[in-house]
Amino acid sequence: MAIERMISEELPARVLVARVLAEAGIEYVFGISGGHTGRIIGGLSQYQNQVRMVTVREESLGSVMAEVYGRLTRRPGVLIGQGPWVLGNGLLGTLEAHLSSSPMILLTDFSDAPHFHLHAPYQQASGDYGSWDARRAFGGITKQVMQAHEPLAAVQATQLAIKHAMAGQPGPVAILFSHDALAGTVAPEAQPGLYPTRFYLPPAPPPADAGAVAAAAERILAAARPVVIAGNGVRIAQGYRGLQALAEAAGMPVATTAAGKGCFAETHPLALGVFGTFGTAAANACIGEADLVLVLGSKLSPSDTAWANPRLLDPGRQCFIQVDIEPKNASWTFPAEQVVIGDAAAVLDQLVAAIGGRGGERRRRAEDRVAAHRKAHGYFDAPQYAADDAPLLPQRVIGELMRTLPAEAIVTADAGENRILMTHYYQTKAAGGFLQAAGTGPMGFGIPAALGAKLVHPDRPVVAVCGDGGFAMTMNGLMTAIEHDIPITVVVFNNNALGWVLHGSGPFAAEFKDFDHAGIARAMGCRGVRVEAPAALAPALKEALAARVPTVIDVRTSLGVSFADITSPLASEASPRRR
Ligand SMILES: Cc1ncc(C[n+]2csc(CCOP(=O)(O)OP(=O)(O)O)c2C)c(N)n1
Ligand SMILES: [Mg+2]
Repeated sequence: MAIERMISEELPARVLVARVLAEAGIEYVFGISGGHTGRIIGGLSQYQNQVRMVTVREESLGSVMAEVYGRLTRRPGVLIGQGPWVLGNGLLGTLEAHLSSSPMILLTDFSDAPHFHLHAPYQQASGDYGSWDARRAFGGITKQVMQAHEPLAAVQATQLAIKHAMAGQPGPVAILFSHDALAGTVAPEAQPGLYPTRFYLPPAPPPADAGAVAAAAERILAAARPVVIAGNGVRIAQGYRGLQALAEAAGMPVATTAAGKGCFAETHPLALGVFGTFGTAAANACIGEADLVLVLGSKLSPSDTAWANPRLLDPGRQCFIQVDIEPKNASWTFPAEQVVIGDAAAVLDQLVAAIGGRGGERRRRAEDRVAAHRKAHGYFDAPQYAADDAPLLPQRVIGELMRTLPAEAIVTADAGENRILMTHYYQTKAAGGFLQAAGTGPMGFGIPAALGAKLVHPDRPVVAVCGDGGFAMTMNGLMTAIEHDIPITVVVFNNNALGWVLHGSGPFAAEFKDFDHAGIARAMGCRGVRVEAPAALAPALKEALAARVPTVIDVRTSLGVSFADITSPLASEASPRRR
């Protein structure tokens, strides 16, 4: 059948770029108008029923919202803005997308002055004499940089950028538009032709090689103590259901990486929580004694592997099977005896089919193993969850979150000690319940991540947890929450310090004054509550969940617990800093 052309009348490129986004099913564009990109935003005004422009107060927040939208939907999150500010301010979410494989596109510009390229530059990023070079700058932090210098290329580059952001291992793709690319029109008979965007959207991922899957299934069934390590790739592939089905069918305990936390309910009888440097002792013990390790969608960072401590993971005594969409990632940190290249969700379904009903008693035995490790090492049962100290111990705050939030809640984490403590102590009750940066650990992630997650899941409570440092970096996100009616809850671990820095290298240059974050929030039109007594937290959380207004709960927390207290001895003994 013949493929029709995209347009039947002459149209401005700026409108066609907006139309491409709508045709790709992209529902949001995040950012701030600037330079030539204002023209695209003008084009978007014609597609408001399909694509919502979310103007943020700083590009960094737009970049994280876009990254999270991409990570949760598998459709590219879009950041729009002027070249220099998308590069500088928008780096946070872009880098995260680059390192943790979220589909994302950057609609940005050369900020070029037509006819005056070779005069003294004002912001100009063309790479010409005396200007800065956007192609090189974005080249180091994206999967691909596209450039469009004339109208037809503006449209085609947007289609190809969407395609490339989603293809294989997803990632961010930048499009640099010149003035001329967005100022002109495209005629229907233009050569080369433009075609509908649906032809540029990648098809569903193909199944993995059947032989490799069958071999992996046999190895799993032959193992006495197999375990699963699930990473962020399971989330990107939306493989939650398949992960649970495989764990149950094959009888495999499931640990996640820190990045993969939230891919498997930590209340499931096969769950071990997060493993590695800041993981649970139960997870590390169970993995350490495993004879087979199935790694799903994880690159296995040194923090995951406790600095490659062989008492945790060791290819000399454990059989590794690694599933990844990107060949570069498999057999990387450790050699894998069986590599399966494919989308994690597709491979999980294939593995479940290959194992069929052959699991027999394995599930019960695996649950017994997990139960024994939980009994021996403890599992989300710290007595400090009920501590009455004031200022509050972070564990008490986490305990209240666990007791109060419903299973379908989504918690996003920022950076710092609060994130490490959340990773270790917060127990997720359902898959999809936790989200943190996976490839980077930036302060200023939690609040925009919550905004992005709430737009994707408006029917679920979304709670950002951050420190007082991270809150100050991104508190303008609450203005966006008000302006765009995104009712998130923010819980601030207010310890008057860069806690992570203070506990790592002392108080010098790490202490803050005590600000009234709740008052700041109220001044923006949010609800704001200061919590100083432990008993006041649960009611504050319940009211926040019931409110239809963004709420900040500013909790005075103590510095009485340090990341060092929950660092696995496996990491301490193997850390290069000790050598
Ligand atoms: C944008 C950014 N700047 C600096 C850092 C380095 N860093 C990591 S944690 C941290 C302290 C965070 O303090 P706060 O947000 O108050 O959280 P706390 O550690 O006190 O829980 C710093 C400075 C970072 N990860 N990201
Ligand atoms: Mg702090």
